[in-house]
Amino acid sequence: MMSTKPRVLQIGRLLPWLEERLAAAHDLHRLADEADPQAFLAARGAEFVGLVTSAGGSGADAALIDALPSLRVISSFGVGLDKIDLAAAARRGIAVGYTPDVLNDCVADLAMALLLDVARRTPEADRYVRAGRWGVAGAPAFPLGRRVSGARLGIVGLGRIGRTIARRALGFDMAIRYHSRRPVADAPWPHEPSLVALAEWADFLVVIAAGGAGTRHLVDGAVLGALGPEGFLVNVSRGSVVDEAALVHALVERRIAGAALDVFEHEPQVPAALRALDNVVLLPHIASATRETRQAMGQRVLDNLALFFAEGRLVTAAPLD
Ligand code: NAP
Ligand code: 8YV
Repeated sequence: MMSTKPRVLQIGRLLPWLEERLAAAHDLHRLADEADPQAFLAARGAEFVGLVTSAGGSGADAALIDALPSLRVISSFGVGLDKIDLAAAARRGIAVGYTPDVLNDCVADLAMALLLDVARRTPEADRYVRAGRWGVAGAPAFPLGRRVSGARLGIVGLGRIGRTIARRALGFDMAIRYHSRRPVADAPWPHEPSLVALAEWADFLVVIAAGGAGTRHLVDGAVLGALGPEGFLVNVSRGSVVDEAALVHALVERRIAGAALDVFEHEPQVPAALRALDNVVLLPHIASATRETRQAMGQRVLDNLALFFAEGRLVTAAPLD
C-alpha cells in the first residue's frame, strides 16, 4: 500500500535518533543505502517532495536539485548554506530550512577553546607529558605560551556566532574589533573595513564569516603577512575562507605564530605539512558537536519539515535572495 506520509530523501548519514524520527514521520529513503545513487535518482528522483541534508556534509547542489523534479522543501542540518545551491532552489520555488542560532553557543565555546589551546600550547603540552618528557634530566623546559587575557581579538564576520564569540572574549578582557562588508548597527566594537588592517592590529584573528564563493580565500597571503610572526589564526567557519596553501607556507616559514583550525579546504583531507607542525591545533569539524546542540539542530530539522508539510512554511527559512 502507498504511504500517505510525504516522500523524503535523506542525503548522507545523520544521528541514529534523528534518522529514526525522520523515518517515523515521513516515507523516508536513504540515498546512502543505494549501491548506484545516480541510477536511483534517475529512476526514482521524481518521487521525492522533501530532502534532508547537512551543512557540513553533502549540502544540495544544482545537479541533485535537478534530479528531484517534485522537490518542494530542503531541510538542512546546520547553519552554513555554502553547499546548498540557493539560486537553483529559488528558481524552482523550493523552500530551504536550516538551523541558525541553536548552535551559536557551542561554536563560540569551541572558538575560544581553540584560541586558548593554540596560545597556551595545551595540545603540545599534553603530548609532552604523554611522551614522558616532563622532568627528564637535561631536557629543555616546555616552551612558554602567549597570554590571552587582555590581548587584541580581530573577528572576521560579526554575525550570530561572531557576536557570541565577542561576548566570551569580553570575559578575557580582550580588546575587540571586527571585519565584515557592512558595519553592524548595534555592535559596540569598532568595524574595520580593511581585513589587512584588522590583521595588522590583531594578536588573534578568528574567522567566522559565511563560506561560499563570496568569501573564498578572504584570508590570503597578504592577510597572513599582516597578522605577522606574533599573530595567531583561528578558523571555525569554512576551510574555503582561508587560502590553505598560503597558510601552510606562513606556518612552515614561521611568518605567523600558529593556527587552530576546525575546518579545512578539502575535508576530511588535512595537508600533511599541517599535521607535521607543533604550532597548529587541528580538529575534525566539531564546533557544533555537543549532545545538546546536535539535539537542538536535529529537532529543528524535524520541526522545519513538520511545519512545512502542515502549513507550507518553515520555522527558520534560509534567505533565498
Ligand atoms: P551569519 O550570522 O550569517 O554571519 C555571517 C557573517 O559573515 C556576517 O557577519 C557577514 O557580514 C559576514 N560575511 C559574509 N560575507 C562576507 C565577506 N565577503 N566579507 C566579510 N564578511 C562577510 O552566520 P553565523 O550563523 O554566524 O555562521 C557563520 C558561519 O559559520 C556559517 O556560515 C558556517 O559556515 C560556519 N559554521 C561552522 C561551524 C563548524 O562546525 N565549524 C558550525 C556552525 C557554523 P556581512 O554580510 O556584513 O559581510
Ligand atoms: C555542520 C556546520 O552542520 O552548521 C554548520 O554550518 O558546519 C556544522 O554545524 C555539522 O558538522 C554537520 O554537518
